[in-house]
Amino acid sequence: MPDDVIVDRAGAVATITMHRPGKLNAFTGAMRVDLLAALQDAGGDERVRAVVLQGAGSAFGAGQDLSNVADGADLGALLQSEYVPIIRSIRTMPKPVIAAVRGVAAGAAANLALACDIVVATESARFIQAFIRIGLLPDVGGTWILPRLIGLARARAIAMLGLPVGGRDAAAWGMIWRAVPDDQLDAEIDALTASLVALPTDALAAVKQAFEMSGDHTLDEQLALESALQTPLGYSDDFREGRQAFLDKRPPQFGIKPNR
Ligand code: LHQ
Repeated sequence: MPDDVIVDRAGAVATITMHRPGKLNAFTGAMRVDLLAALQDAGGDERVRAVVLQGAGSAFGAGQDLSNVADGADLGALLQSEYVPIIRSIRTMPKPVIAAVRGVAAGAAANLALACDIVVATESARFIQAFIRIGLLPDVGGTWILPRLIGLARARAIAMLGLPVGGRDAAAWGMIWRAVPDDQLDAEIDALTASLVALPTDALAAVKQAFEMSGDHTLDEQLALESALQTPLGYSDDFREGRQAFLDKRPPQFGIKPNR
């Protein structure tokens, strides 16, 4: 895989780094292909139990490389063929994907980060729905995820104005999980991934699947889905261990099993 996307696996954690630091990790076509391949590999690798997505250097990402797409091109077709599969890959892999955001996350990169299961940013990070500044609307799922995360009032304003949202505001608004001091992002991600890889594999996948489907469901449909997902978990070794550990007043030791 070329250097524009770097994958590092340490134990059960795969870290995927978008790597064009001189251009704030702006997306080229090759980079999109490599990012999708890296996500699919991590998703299908049973040794990997958590995935971290980050940018190299001072930024998470600046979105589409604007020197790499012509005006007059069919942007919708480009989105469908190259960006949508990346978002689908993150949303459908049965394991948590964590975005580690330092510096700017603009355009497609902002909404790529927000597609991840848990987003941690530095306090000085900036999320920018930059699209309006170049005559476009938020894509890569932005108009779907933003109102769900922060409500329509804030979503409309930041999409229409293209104003940056700092890490602290993003956390206070519920756009992301947490903002941490700039020098603590790596430690925070390490602690988060250490927690996640020790948690029960199948239950994590079920949590992800249940939230994934909740957007289109009525309460009754979601109650039925939760019941359907809880039945196999109830027969699992992990539940047996979790319940027994609680009763024994000891920490649980969940079995490490293939995660796919
Ligand atoms: C860049 C970029 C960039 C090229 C910084 N391209 N070089 C996808 C495709 C299909 C359909 C339509 O939708 C999409 C989704 C999208 O992502 S559209 C939105 C695309 N992104 C943007 O509009 C953001 C453009 N960038 C900026 O507004 C600023 O660069 C931000 C606010 C991200 C950062 O500002 P600064 O911190 O002041 O950095 P800078 O502007 O000085 O950038 C550093 C370098 O990176 C610079 O290169 P240079 O050679 O002059 O040092 C920039 O030209 C380059 N760069 N973003 N998207």
